[in-house]
Amino acid sequence: MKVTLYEVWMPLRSEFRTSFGATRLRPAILVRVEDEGVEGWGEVVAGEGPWYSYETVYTAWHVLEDYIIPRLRGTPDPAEYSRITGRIRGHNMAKAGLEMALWDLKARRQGVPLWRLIGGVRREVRVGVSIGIKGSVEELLRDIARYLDEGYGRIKIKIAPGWDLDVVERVRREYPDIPLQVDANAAYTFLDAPRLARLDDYHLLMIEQPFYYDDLLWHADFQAMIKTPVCLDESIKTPHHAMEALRLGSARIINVKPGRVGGIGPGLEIHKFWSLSAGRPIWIGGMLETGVGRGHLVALGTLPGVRYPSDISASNRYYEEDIVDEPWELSKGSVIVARDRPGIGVDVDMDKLSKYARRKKTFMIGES
Ligand code: OSB
Ligand code: MG
Repeated sequence: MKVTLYEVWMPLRSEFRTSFGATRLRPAILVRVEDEGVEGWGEVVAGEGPWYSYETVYTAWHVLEDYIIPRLRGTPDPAEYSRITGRIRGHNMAKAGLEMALWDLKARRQGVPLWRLIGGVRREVRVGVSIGIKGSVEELLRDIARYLDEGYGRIKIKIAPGWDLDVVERVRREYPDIPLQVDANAAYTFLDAPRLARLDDYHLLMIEQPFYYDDLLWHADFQAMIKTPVCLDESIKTPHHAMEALRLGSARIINVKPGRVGGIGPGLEIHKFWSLSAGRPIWIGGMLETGVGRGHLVALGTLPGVRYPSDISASNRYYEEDIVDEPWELSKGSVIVARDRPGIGVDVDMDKLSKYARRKKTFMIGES
C-alpha cells in the first residue's frame, strides 16, 4: 500500500468566526491510500492553531508521519485500525484522516457506496447551515435570509459572551418558526448558567457545548436546569465520553464529528451506544471540510440514529472551488443526497488539489 499526505490551504468564501477565533484560509491534510490500483481518500480536520482542540495541521502531520504510518503493515482493514493506533493517546484528527481513507478504499474495492457499507438507511441527509459570529445583527440577518433563500431549512448560529440572548431575540423576532439552534463552542462558565437558561424562551432545537471543552459535569447540571436539549460537541472525544455523558445526564444529543472522535469506526461506536442502545439522537457535525471530508460526513448522515439536521452544507457554502469532481450540492427539502457511487461518492480533481497543496509526501508501506 502507498500513503500520500497533502497539506492544503483552502480560501473560504467568507470569514468563519466562532468564540475561539476566525478562519479565512482553512488548512487540511488530505490522505490518499492506494492499493492494487484502487484509491481511498480521507481528511484531517485539524485547524491552523490549537483552538477547537489541541491538534493543529502541523501536529497531525507529525503524528501521522512519525507514529501512525510507521505502524502500518500491508493494507489494514478499518476494523484493525484501533489496534494499530491504540497506543497513541489522543490525536484523534490525525488518526481519523487515515482511518477514513481506509474506509473509502474498502468501499471502493467492494464497489459499494460507503454509506451502505456502514449501515446507512437513507440516501437523503437532512442538513442545515452553521453561521459564524458577524460584525452586526443586521449582517447576520442578511446571511440567514440568504441561506433560507438558497433552501437551507435549519439555521445554527454561533454565540459567545456579548453575542447571545439579544441576537437570538432578534433572529426569533424576524423568524418565529425556523428550526434554530445555537453553538457556544465552550465560551461560558457555570456563572453564566442562569442567564443562558433564558434561552429556553426561544424554542431552540438545542444548545451546543456552552461550557468548557472537557466538561461533562456543568453540562449535566445545566441540562437539569433547562427544557431545551443540551448537545455536546467538543467534550465527546471518544465512545467512553458518550457513556459518561449518558450516566451523568450531560446532554440529550451528541454532535458526532468523525475527525473529533478518531474516525468513522469510533463514530459508529458512539452511534451504536448512544442511538441504537440508549435511543438518543445524534447528528453529524462539520469542520468546514473539503469535498473529501464532506463525503464521509454525508455517509455518516445516513445512519438511523441521525435525527436532527446535520452541519453538512453544500461545497459552495464554504469554497469558491472544491477539490472534488462533483461538488456537494443542496437538494430540495434541505437535503444532501448520498451518492450511488463506490466509496465516498466523489473523486479528487488532482489539478485543483495541486493548486492548493503546500506540502506533499508519499510513504510506501511494506507487507511485514
Ligand atoms: O463547533 O461545530 C463547530 C466549524 C469549525 C469548528 C467547529 C465547528 C464548526 C462549525 C461549522 O460549526 C460546521 C460546518 O462545517 O458547516
Ligand atoms: Mg460545535
